[in-house]
Amino acid sequence: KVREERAEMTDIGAPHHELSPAALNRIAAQGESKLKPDRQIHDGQYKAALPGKLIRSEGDTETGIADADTAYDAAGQVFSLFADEYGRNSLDDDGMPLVATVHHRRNYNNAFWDGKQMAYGTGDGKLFRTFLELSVVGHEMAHGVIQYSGGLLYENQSGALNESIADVFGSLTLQRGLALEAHEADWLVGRGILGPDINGAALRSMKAPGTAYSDDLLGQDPQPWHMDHFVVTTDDNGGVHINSGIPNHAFYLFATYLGGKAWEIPGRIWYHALQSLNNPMASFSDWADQTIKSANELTGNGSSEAVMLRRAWKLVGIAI
Ligand code: ASN
Ligand code: ZN
Repeated sequence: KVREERAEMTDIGAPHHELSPAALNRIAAQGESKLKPDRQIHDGQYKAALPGKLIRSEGDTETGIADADTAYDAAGQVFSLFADEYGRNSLDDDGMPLVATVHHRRNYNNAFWDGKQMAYGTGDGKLFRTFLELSVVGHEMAHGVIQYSGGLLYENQSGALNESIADVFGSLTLQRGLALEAHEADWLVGRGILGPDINGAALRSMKAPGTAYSDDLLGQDPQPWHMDHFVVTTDDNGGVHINSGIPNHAFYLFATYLGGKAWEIPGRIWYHALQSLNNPMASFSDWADQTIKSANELTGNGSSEAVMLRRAWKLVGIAI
């Protein structure tokens, strides 16, 4: 039954939702913002020390170092998503510099936000080819936004929400960069970053959690899309990169059903909910509740958006 409803909800042949003029007014974009990023890209020189050697500051021309120039451009796109769509001035909403380090350590198979800056390994060329992919950069920078928006404790459900919200804004950065409608997007996070030794398309799939890779070395993508398959574990801070599949899929269902550009209405609702949450220990249902409140606020009480969002949460097993 749930599978049928889910199939129906994601049927891209379903009529796309029309926004009322009042709803559009309420959530009208601020327009192109005057906000500008202050990017500071460093070369880690394959060592562990951060931030490393400053190689490109805001306004500088290209360095010719591919990873550094990609990190610069990608940080600009993430800044623009938050500034031009949601009116946010950098990660702290106070214009903080966007500090990033490329070539972090040697053969390092990860990227991260360390509480102050982004760092990107090059990958070992076997498991990972690169981490400089737009949805990954958006994911890491979103961790900064989340931190400065009251934070979400990085364990268990609140940690999985932290991970999911990072995936949402990572994917939205990519979709906006490519000007894709929700139904055209592949909803993959980290597409193409896996190395030749790994059988998989991406790190995670918001459209079909659990199917991003299936491999002898990495195993099967462990993400569930429904609460019935919530993974109770002490690994990975309580499965923060696993159970994030559930709220990820709720966002995917909501955005796909509404149609149009996912960074607009759905993104604004998620962003507004993050600003209003005020609960670092939030559970999935606390967050679902907050997103529905935000939908009611932004698109009107009892709006079809709010109704559809409640339905999306129900389809992943979270009844509000
Ligand atoms: N790339 C990972 C992430 O941003 C690093 C980590 O496990 N914290 O989630
Ligand atoms: Zn993360």
